[in-house]
Amino acid sequence: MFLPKGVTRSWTLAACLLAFNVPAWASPAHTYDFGQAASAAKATRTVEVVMNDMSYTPKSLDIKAGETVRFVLINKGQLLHELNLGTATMHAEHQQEMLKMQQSGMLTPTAIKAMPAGAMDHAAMGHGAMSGMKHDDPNSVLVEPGKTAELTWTFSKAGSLEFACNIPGHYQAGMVGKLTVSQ
Ligand SMILES: [Cu+2]
Repeated sequence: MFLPKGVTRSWTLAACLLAFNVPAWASPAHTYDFGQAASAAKATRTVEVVMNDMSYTPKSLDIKAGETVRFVLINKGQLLHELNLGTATMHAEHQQEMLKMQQSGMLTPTAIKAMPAGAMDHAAMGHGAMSGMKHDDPNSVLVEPGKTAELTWTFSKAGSLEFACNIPGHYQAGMVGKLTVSQ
C-alpha cells in the first residue's frame, strides 16, 4: 500500500482495526496511551517476574507513573509463555491474534516458529501495510521454557493494567496479574 504524504492518525487506526479482520497476526505500529518501550539503559528499576505454567510470581505489581521498568522474565515452566502489558480489553484482542498464530502452526506449545517464506510473500502482496508477519508487539515478549528474556517499558500515566500471557488458554487458566500504576 502506498501512503500519500500527511497520512493521518485515522488511517493508522483503520490499519490497526483491519489487522483483526485479515488472516494475519501482524500488527502495524501501534501506540499505547499508557506508555512506550524503552531501552534497558533508561530503566530506573528492575523487576524480576518468574513464569510458571499458568501463573506468575509475583502475582501483582505496583508501579509509579513516570517509572521506566526493566522486566526480567524467567520461564521456569515447561511451556512457552508471554508477558504482555496492557488493559484487559487489549489482552482479549491479542488472544484472538495468538489463536490465529496457533491455528496456522506458527505457535507450538513450546516455541514460536518463523513463517514459511511463501506465506510471507503472499502476505506481503495482499497486505503491504502489514509489515512483519511475526509476533513483534513492543509491549510483549515471548519466553521459551528454560529461557530468560527482558522487556523495558516507560509507564507514562496512572491506571489499572494487567500483565498477562495471551497464549490460547493461559490467561483463562490464571496467567494474569494486576499491574497498578499510581500517580
Ligand atoms: Cu502462558
